Amino acid sequence: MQGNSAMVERLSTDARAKALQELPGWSEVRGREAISRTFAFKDFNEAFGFMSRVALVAEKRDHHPEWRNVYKTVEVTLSTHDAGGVTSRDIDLARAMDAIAKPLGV
Ligand code: H2B
Repeated sequence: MQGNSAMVERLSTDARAKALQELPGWSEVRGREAISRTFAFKDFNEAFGFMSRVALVAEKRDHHPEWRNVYKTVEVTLSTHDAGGVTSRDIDLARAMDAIAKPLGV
């Protein structure tokens, strides 16, 4: 665990499930305390535009996604490494990603 002044606590299984109910498209990663969503955009330009915008948010918050881009899809996994699980920081970043994707029709 790393020293982080903004340390937040891991969500319980129940709290995680509850938070996911308000995040359509996001689901639990099997075998790991993390959540994921695959975004499918119109083309590479929109996928990479999305990633660029999210990157700025992530850097500003000092909270970064694990992700993989293949052409127009972006597979995202969120977990708070410092806490060893999912925290409110992941839930907040998931919401921010959804808000950035939405005007792109996703
Ligand atoms: N991102 C994520 N997803 N989890 C973390 O625990 C984390 C991070 N920690 N970004 C931050 C950076 C930490 O390493 C720095 C030192 O604040």
